[in-house]
Amino acid sequence: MSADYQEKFGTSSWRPADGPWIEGAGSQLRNLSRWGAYSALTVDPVDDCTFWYVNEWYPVQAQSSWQVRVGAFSLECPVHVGDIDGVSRNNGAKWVARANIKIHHAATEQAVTGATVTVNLQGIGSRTCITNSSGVCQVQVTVPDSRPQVRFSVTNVSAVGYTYDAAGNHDPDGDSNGTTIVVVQP
Ligand SMILES: [Ca+2]
Repeated sequence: MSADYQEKFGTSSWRPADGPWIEGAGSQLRNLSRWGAYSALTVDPVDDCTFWYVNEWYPVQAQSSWQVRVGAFSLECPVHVGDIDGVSRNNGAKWVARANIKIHHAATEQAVTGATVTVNLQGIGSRTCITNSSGVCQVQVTVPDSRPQVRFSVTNVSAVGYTYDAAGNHDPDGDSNGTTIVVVQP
């Protein structure tokens, strides 16, 4: 479910708890027998947790010019860190430490786009980054050569409709525990 898709179809991030999604303001005056034939509820294969819904509706009284509304709602689907990789390079009397962080849907291991990742850099402070279409974002810091390493720890992942399940964090190549990675001065 991309933002482009939502905008293209004029949808919104509606949830059942928000109340009615949209209230029709008219009815079908002509006697047609297939009302509801253009309706569907489908689970999004990207996260296996978002439901897409489409149905007919009338904004005004009319003979048969019904319109279509498309929308989605999700059930607070869990997401987690699917990989962290560390990168370092020299920069004069300083060096650059970077963590590439990938966020996945727990159910499908597919990329989460637009998630805000909060990362604590031990002894330095907190930074945030937002995941791209591959589900990856980067946090980078330049430190003096007197600092031998930088420890990056993911402290939160935030995305609309999703919850952060830190217990599911993992790293397929084993250079982190899925939550913390130590990048060493090159
Ligand atoms: Ca890794």
